[in-house]
Amino acid sequence: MDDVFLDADGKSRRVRGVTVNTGSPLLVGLAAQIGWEAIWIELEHGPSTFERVENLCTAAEAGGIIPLVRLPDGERHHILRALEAGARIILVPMVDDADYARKVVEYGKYAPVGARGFNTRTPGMGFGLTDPVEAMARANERTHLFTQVETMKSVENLDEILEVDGLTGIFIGPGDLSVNIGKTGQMADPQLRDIVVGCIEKARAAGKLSGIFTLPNPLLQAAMDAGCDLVVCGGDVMNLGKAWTELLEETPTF
Ligand code: 3PY
Ligand code: MG
Repeated sequence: MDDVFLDADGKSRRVRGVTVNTGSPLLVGLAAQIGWEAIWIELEHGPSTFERVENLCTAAEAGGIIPLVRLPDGERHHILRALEAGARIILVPMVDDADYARKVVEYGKYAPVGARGFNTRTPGMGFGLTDPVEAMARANERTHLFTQVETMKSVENLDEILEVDGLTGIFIGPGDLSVNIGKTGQMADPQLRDIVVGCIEKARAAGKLSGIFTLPNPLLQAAMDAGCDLVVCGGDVMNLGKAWTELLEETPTF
C-alpha cells in the first residue's frame, strides 16, 4: 500500500474516508474494520494536538487504514510534524494561490522535489531503521499533499495551483466554498455543484487528483461522476449526532 491511490495491480483507485473528530483510536480501529480506506484526523477545527495525531496514525497503520491529516494551515512545523507522526495524506486548508501551494511542497517533500527537513527517527520515517536516502525517496513517493480549494480566489487561481510540481492534487471544501459564494450550507445549489465539477475536471485534465468532503448527497454523486479520487463523506460526531437524534425520537418519554 505504498501509493494509496493505486491498487495492487497499479491501477488508480478511489479512496473513501470518514473523519474522527473525537480523537478516539478505538474509532479509527472501527472504521478500519468496517472497510473504510482512510481516516481523517482533524487539526484545523477543534483542540487536537500532534501527540494525539501520532496516536491516531499509529492506530490507523495497525488497523490497515490510511491516516489523513487536515492541518490548521501550511506552516512548516505543522506539515513536518504531521508527516513525522505518520500522515500519508495531508490537506492544507484555504490555499488560494500557487505560491502558497509551492510552500506546501517545499515543506512536505524531500529534495529534489522540495526541501523537507531531514529527520528519520519518527514513526512516519520508519524510526530511522533503514537507509536514510532510500527512506527519504520512499517518503516522497508515499506522501500525498493536497491543498484545499474553498474560496473563489482559489477557484480563479486553480490553473496555476494545478501546475505546482509535487502537489498530488486539490481537495474541495464545499462548506467554505458555499459561504464564499453566499450560499451557506446549500449543498444542492447548482452553482456550487458546477464549481465543484469544474474543479475536478480541471484537476483531471492537469494530471492531478481531486478530493471532496461531503455527505452522501447529489453533490457527492456529481463529484464521483466527474472522477473525484478521494471522498470523505461522514464522521464520528456527525453520524452519531444524527443516529442519537433519531434514537431519541424513537424512544418514548415513559
Ligand atoms: C469545507 O467544507 O469547507 C471543508 O473544509 C471540508 O470539510
Ligand atoms: Mg473548509
